[in-house]
Amino acid sequence: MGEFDKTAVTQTENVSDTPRRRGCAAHCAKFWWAHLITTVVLTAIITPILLLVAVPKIAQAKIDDAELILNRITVSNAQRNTMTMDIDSTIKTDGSVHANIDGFPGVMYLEDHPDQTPFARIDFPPTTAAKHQSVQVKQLIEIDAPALTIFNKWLVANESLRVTVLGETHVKVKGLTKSYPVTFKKTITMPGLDLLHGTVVNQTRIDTEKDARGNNFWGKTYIPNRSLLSIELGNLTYHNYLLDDEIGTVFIDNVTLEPGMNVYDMRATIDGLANVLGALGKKPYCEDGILPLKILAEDVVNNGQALDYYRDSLAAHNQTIPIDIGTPLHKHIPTWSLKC
Ligand SMILES: *[C@@H]1O[C@H](CO)[C@@H](O)[C@H](O)[C@H]1NC(C)=O
Ligand SMILES: *[C@@H]1O[C@H](CO)[C@@H](O)[C@H](O)[C@H]1NC(C)=O
Ligand SMILES: *[C@@H]1O[C@H](CO)[C@@H](O)[C@H](O)[C@H]1NC(C)=O
Ligand SMILES: *[C@@H]1O[C@H](CO)[C@@H](O)[C@H](O)[C@H]1NC(C)=O
Ligand SMILES: *[C@@H]1O[C@H](CO)[C@@H](O)[C@H](O)[C@H]1NC(C)=O
Ligand SMILES: CC(=O)N[C@H]1CO[C@H](CO)[C@@H](O)[C@@H]1O
Repeated sequence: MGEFDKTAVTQTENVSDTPRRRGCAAHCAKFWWAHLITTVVLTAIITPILLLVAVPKIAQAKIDDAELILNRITVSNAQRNTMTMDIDSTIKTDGSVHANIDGFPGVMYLEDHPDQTPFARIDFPPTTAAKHQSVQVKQLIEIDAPALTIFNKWLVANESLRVTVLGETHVKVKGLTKSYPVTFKKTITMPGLDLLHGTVVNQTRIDTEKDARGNNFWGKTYIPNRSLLSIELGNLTYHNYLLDDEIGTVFIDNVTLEPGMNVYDMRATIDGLANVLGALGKKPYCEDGILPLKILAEDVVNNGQALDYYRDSLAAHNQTIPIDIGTPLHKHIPTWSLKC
């Protein structure tokens, strides 16, 4: 009884399973071709979806995760309509995907300007997705003067500015035959010139007689460049103001602003010597002989061409430079000295 019961119980326990397994075996054996077709069809559908959706998504994600670092931008040979732009950059990725990225035409624009009009169009070279990749671009670019002027104004005035590089390209992942379209879009925060804060003029010399070029004031100017740009400006001419009165013109020749401290000879034609002497007789200037001279760009000329896109950006703000005038004046006219 006991044994019989055990078998019965076992059989009962298996009741729910056995017929289904048997049924499947029968069904699968009978309809194996249907399952094969389903599998093949699913694979045929899923694989392209994987390649069409997943791979481009991964490729785009990898492009989005990559970091673009601008090491240096050198602008030279500036003409009215063209300039040479030399970009030294690094692209950093995690190096996990082996892929080739096609070269592409890209634009650069100010991220925070409402228009976002490109100020430069650059052909970026083909790259790989290697971990550390140096990307050098040197090319002659056509100038869009209004957009370049706005960029220059921001570059001159702002402590920092955000520049976006945007382009459409293709990525070919190693092992796959097809290339996939991706968008290359990177926004970089770069230091601006911050109104050339910290410019110093010293080693000054004054003459009451003008020389052959009409100059009667000379000095050395130290111009800090906080940005990553090296810009060939050319010959600079500035209006020179003392306490709201225009007193003369300042000239600085052959200027190329490099990152770091820039030292140039400067010369000036001061017509308002009476204003200078007058100010030096008043407090607080009579105490140390230092006058707050203001300059505002009048012209930027490079190899005979007036470059208004530089002039306008340097003419957007006055720059005040405290200059010791008392010392060189006393040197030139020993009978004159500071008196309060
Ligand atoms: C940069 O400077 C420009 C012009 O001086 C100003 O209008 C703009 O708001 C500044 N932008 C930023 C992001 O500082
Ligand atoms: C002139 O100013 C620069 C910048 O501040 C400084 O490095 C240099 O020593 C000064 N020269 C003289 C003679 O004072
Ligand atoms: C620069 O300063 C002069 C003299 O104070 C003034 O007349 C002129 O309007 C100022 N220019 C700008 C752009 O601020
Ligand atoms: C500027 O460059 C020209 C041409 O190369 C040269 O003749 C001139 O002496 C330079 N001026 C200064 C101040 O360096
Ligand atoms: C600046 O002016 C000097 C003399 O006028 C000239 O020899 C020189 O070529 C000019 N420099 C540039 C960069 O145009
Ligand atoms: C990138 C670079 O060299 N920046 C320099 C610009 O000029 C200032 C002032 O001389 C330096 O402090 C920065 O290091």
